[in-house]
Amino acid sequence: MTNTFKTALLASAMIVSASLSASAAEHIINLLNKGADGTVMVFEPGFVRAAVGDTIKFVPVDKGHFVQNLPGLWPEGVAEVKGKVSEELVVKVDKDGFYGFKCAPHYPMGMVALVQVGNAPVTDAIKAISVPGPAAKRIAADLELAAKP
Ligand SMILES: [Cu+2]
Repeated sequence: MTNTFKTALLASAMIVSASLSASAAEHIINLLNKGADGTVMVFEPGFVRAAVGDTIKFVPVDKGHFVQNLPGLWPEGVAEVKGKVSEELVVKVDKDGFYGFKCAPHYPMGMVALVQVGNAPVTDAIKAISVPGPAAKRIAADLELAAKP
């Protein structure tokens, strides 16, 4: 084996390992009292498309928010998550599906986020999930985004 060939092999091995580690992305969702469009009490972005193995990091830019999974809009068999008031929450998504999140104190104001993981399709069953009040509008808008290729 020539040295040049060895160097080329090593370089390609390094590229492979770099792309493997880069394949698990971290998605940041900020917890805000006011969004860019003026909406109060929001997750921003409110919709995220992620791959299996990625992590979702909820960042408490503003205090007083409290992230939990949205019961009913959560993949079967995945452990539920619950953050703490004003604290960061990191969730690793290891299964295809729709992961809904709510901020417990502001849920009545519609503070929800939706993460689409993998190739989760927008089924009638997903669309039929009912959430209260303003949250329903946001989830419906998120599902429209999720249905786009
Ligand atoms: Cu909140």
